[in-house]
Amino acid sequence: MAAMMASTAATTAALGCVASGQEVGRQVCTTQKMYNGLRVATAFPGQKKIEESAFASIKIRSKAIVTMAVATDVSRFEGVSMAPADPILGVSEAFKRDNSDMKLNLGVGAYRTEELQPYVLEVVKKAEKKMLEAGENKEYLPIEGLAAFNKATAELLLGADNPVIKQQRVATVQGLSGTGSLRLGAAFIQRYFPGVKVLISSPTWGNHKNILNDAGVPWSEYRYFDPKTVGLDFEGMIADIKDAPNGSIILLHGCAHNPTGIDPTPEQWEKIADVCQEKDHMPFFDVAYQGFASGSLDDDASSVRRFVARGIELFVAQSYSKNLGLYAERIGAINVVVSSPEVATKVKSQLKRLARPMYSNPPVHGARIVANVVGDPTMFDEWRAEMQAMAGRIKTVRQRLYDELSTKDKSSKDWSFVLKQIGMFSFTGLNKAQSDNMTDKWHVYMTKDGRISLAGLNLAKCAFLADAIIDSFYNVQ
Ligand code: PLA
Repeated sequence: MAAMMASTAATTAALGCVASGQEVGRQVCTTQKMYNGLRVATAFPGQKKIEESAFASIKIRSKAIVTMAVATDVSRFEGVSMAPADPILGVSEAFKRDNSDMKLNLGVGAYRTEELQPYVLEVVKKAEKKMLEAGENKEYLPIEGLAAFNKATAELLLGADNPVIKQQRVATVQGLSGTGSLRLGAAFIQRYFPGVKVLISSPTWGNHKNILNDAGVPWSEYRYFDPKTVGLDFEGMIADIKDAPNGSIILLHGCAHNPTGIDPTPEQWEKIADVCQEKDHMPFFDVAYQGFASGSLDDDASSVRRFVARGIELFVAQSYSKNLGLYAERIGAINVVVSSPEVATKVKSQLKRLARPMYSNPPVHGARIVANVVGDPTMFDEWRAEMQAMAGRIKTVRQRLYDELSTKDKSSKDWSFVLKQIGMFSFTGLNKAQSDNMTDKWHVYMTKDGRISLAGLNLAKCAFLADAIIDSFYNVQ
């Protein structure tokens, strides 16, 4: 076979793919099959001589039929087109390819130290040391994940003394971080609420659309960001949620809305809850930044708790990527708060049924870290202190960036939106061309919707970033 491949290699490149019935030279192939990766065509030589240059004869089966190998390097995957780079994670790939000393990665929301280095929390190292010393095994977890993690994560989200926890009305399943948990929730919606539309904010984290699309869940958008005020279009948001068919699912960012950094006020959350109740809508909270927005785990979960206190059934996806810096451990959870313990048990059983054929059971390492940190009062306090320090560092660079923009920009432009936004990001209002200029001219990597991750910025780079923003804003249309 190897020799045959070699002898045909030169001709196959010129030939390309030969399909059954397709004319080759002046011959028509009558059959075509794959044998050990070789494409083999069969023709009737009696009709006309087959061009030797195009074929290598490998076997004469009978006087009438000659079998020939025609193609070795033609892929069945030829029809697969190139996928576009991911709008967020693709930015990190482009950043790596840039050799400039100026370069700054403000694309993905990943926390960096003042030295712009990735940060592993001290409390995580401590928990890992403890885990190593305990010599725990690597057996499969149950489909729903680590019990101690599931308990801890629901309590962190809802508060340990929340009645819904005491009444066992929460179905919690460990997920593959925020994304995997959202995906599991979406799969549940597709199976149990087929055709029900999910409303997502405009704009939202880009992957929400991919997750819903891949799960086969229809979605549409509600108004959220008002470019004129660089604030929340609350009227538009409420009108669109009201307009949605009764019983729709409303995807809400629990805190630190991505990409805008603009959250509803407590009063506005109450109004959103009113409309959800009026319209029998079900909220689906995405909580990817608990503790990272304000520095307080409780404050950042208050939106979810508000809805739960009203007795509204809902989904919540959680992530520990940011607040515990466990990005690569893929640790999070999907929680479904329902009306009775019986329903919770059934919902959990179905979440497990969905998870089993997708990934069987989740990874254990991150789950153990979270369970250890939350379960040990000393480590829990250390975590909160580190989280506050991370949130605090982001607030400090936010302030410095604002100061630099205000000082350097001699026009009357109001940059105070930078200060008003919360969480990791600033939504600068730069358009695609301006964002391109940030990258092409200034080597500042950011998403093309004008979002910058302040978690990837340090004080030393604020003046430079302000120059880049001002240049892009005023000199590029
Ligand atoms: N939900 C929202 C709103 C997010 O912003 C992110 C992460 C996730 C869920 C999922 O994160 P996880 O799967 O790691 O838990 N958004 C990042 C990274 C930080 C990303 O796009 O994957 C971002 O840069 O927007």
